[in-house]
Amino acid sequence: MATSQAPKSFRNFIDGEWVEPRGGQTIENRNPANTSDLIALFPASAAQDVAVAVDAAKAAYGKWRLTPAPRRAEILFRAAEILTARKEEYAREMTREMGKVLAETRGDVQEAIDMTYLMAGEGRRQFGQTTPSELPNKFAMSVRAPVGVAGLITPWNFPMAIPSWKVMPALVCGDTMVLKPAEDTPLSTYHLTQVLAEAGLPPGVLNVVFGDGPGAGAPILSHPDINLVSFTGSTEVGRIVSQACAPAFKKCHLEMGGKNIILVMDDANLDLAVDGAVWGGFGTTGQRCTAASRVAVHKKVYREFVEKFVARAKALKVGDGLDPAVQMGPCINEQQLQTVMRYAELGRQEGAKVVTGGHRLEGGAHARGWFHEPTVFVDCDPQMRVCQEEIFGPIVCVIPFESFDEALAIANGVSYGLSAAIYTRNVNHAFRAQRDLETGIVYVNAPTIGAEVHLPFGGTKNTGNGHRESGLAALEFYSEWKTIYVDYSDRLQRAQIDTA
Ligand code: UN1
Repeated sequence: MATSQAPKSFRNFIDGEWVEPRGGQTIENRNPANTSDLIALFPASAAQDVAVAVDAAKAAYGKWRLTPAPRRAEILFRAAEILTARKEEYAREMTREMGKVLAETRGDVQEAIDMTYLMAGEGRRQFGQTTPSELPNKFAMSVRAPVGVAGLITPWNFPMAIPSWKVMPALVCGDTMVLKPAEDTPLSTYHLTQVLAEAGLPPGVLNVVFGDGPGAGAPILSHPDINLVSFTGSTEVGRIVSQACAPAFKKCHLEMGGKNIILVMDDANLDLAVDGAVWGGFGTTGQRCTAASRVAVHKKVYREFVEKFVARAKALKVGDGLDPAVQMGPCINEQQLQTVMRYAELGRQEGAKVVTGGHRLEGGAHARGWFHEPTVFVDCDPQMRVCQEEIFGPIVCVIPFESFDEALAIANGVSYGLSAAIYTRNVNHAFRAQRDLETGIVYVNAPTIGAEVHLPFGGTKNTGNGHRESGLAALEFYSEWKTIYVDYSDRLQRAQIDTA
């Protein structure tokens, strides 16, 4: 795509129209693999833009709430069809704005397609309960009801998948919404919005305000007409979101950091474990909340594993994700690269051994992007900060262990609880691991990444606040239970009292 012409300028989507932000401020969307490639300008929205968007969502709610769920779902079905047709185009544009390799951005769009079809199906499956009443001539049931206006704040690492995790269940449940995508990857949200509009979504049901957290995110959290908030991002910001939601008791879903681990037992298929560790650690440049940033390996196979793993990490080709030979893209922006560089330095100071990587990549094909070498620290102590804190970059810490119990203690000895994996052929270890790993997601003989949309996604401890998204679990967040009793006895019957 040409880069020298005047940049395209995008607008917010409010009440079915593309509108300029009131303040006229913009944020640049640049290619992290080549920062001279200015993709477009997006609005830097502020409280006044959010207010108009919330008003539109509130006004649309009355009608959307009463639109039968199967009808709502048909719009989703059409959207999934359009997304499928445009998968390749959207994947390419996503690689350009986000940096991850094309195979992965195809996967990201596919995940949005999968979620959209899944929720399209849920339009006819919003099952409640019917149950006998404890009293005669009385009927009892529960139904799902929408919650109201949702505020959705999404990250840059899954620019279309994660917005779809929030938007699609909210839509099928009958909520209306204001979505604020990450300022680094607005184009993919623009595409998703465009698709939903083309599929026939009524004006005001989905409103999109582009901008950064303080400018456009914070006003969503504090707006009195926002009833529920779903946020994916760092634990640090999640705490702010949680506190902002608390005074008005907004329903609040938080999906935050991770410090995920792969355990490699001495009976593991070692080549498979190496494949998993490379994909789990360096896929998406380590920029997944599910990234395997720790690998703990049994001492009996430690040397062999490290040798194979390091050779693979060293051989990874880093560059522009649109180049088919490239296996790992850049960090999303300068700040993220700086964070990775700081942790690379910190690990050295803490006494972890760098066996490959450790530096920013500069010059040649890397001159204009935010590239960092795939980096492996070995012989790590699980208490080191590099083994405890989320890095969100291409750094993997390898930790030796001597027993299964020690491995479990290392796995659980962090403040996060998103995803964990074990490579073993021992069925007892596999089952004990699934029971005792304190994470929301456990993999056996597969890496820590790769969740599928029809199952719950989320974590424990500082990763989440008890909710799950994705799968049918998402319906729990985007709807509320309403319990209905119908007494057709024609007399007063008192529950718990008129029992005779
Ligand atoms: C994330 O890790 O930030 O499970 C989301 C996966 C993807 C989604 C990951 N389906 O790896």
